[in-house]
Amino acid sequence: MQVSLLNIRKDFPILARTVRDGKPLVYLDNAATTQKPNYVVDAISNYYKGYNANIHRAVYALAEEATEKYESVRDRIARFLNIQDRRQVIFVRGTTEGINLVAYAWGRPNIAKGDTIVTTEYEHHSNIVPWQLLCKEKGATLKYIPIDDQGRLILDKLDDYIAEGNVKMVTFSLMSNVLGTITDAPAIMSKCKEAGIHTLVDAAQAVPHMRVDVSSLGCDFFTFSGHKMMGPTGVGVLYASHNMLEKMSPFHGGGDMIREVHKQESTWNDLPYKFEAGTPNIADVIGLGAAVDYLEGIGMDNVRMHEMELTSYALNRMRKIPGITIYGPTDIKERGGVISFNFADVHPHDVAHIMDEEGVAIRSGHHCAQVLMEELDVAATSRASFYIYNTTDEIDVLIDALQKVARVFKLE
Ligand code: 7TS
Repeated sequence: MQVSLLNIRKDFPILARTVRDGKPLVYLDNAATTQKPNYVVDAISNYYKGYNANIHRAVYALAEEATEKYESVRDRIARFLNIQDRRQVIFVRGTTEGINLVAYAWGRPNIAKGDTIVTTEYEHHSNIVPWQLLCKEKGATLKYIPIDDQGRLILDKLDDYIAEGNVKMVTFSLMSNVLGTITDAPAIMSKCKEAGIHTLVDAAQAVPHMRVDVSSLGCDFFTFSGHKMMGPTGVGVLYASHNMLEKMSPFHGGGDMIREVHKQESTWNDLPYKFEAGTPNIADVIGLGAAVDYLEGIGMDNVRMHEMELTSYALNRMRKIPGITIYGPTDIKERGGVISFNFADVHPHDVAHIMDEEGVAIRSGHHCAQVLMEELDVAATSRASFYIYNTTDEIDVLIDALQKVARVFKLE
């Protein structure tokens, strides 16, 4: 399919609605979740209306059709991300489940007392807490790659951790959901490869916004969520290298993941089914496949270019607003379409309320990144985050609303 950027907003009926006494909605909370085009919503409803059946189990026509559609999404994801083998694509509920699966099924047998796991100071809680649980259970240590004053990782510290020894896993987000920083993944990967350390990439904020090539990244694990890339909630993907998948025990036990079950023993199904226990989220996997088609119809380089333009435009205008502090890298090439900011002494929730009065939906709070908030020495930030359907006109509405904040709180 070919998607025209000129008409793209027509594909998202929600973008035409108004809020708060007739204000046009300006949706700038895309890092939390994105809106869904008709194409995705229709794919989900067509499944329920036209060929709803459980998959992998029955021989009748509907079941065959549903299975074929579900499995074709695995192929499309593999092609989209340059994954060599469709069996390496495992459907999960989202990034959070992907990371928990690894911390459990790989972590429990492979991490021991005295081992170290390295993460970063700008991780989402979902890439911290599962590792804390694992480290507590095993007597291992969790260390953090720190950030510099522009919110970029200080990778020399990773060298120090590696030199200290016993690092078994390095896990990092490809793009920070708060600072927008794009991680220098090749640099981390080459350090880890050289030292024989396993790697997990949290790509929740990357896959929706830029071209990603999993094969050339060369990581052991890679995970992302459907709902941040115009797909439905409740579905995501975990990629794992063959080496890892063969060695890992199952995460959940139940139907579909077994080959044979006896009173005391069971054997496991082939990959990827060994990690997909129970009836999966069939409708939403099909919806995710439609989201991939839609994004490919736009072209990931076009998505990235559009967001860079919007972000530069927004940053240039925001920097002129009195009393504002903007976080993250100053170089546009080092950041994605996420801008976190604070006004001196004004609580981010008050900022978000004033935005909301103008129809502008932004997020305020700790963004599930309290470790980062501690490093920035703030309790919370406000955050605007963009996607392919946002426009410079909408950024102008955001700027007007931010100027209103400066006026209301007398920051001029
Ligand atoms: N990792 C990153 C980098 C994220 O931004 C998020 C969600 C997750 C993991 C978890 O994804 P989930 O789909 O499993 O929940 N980030 C956000 C956010 O920034 N605001 O709301 C959710």
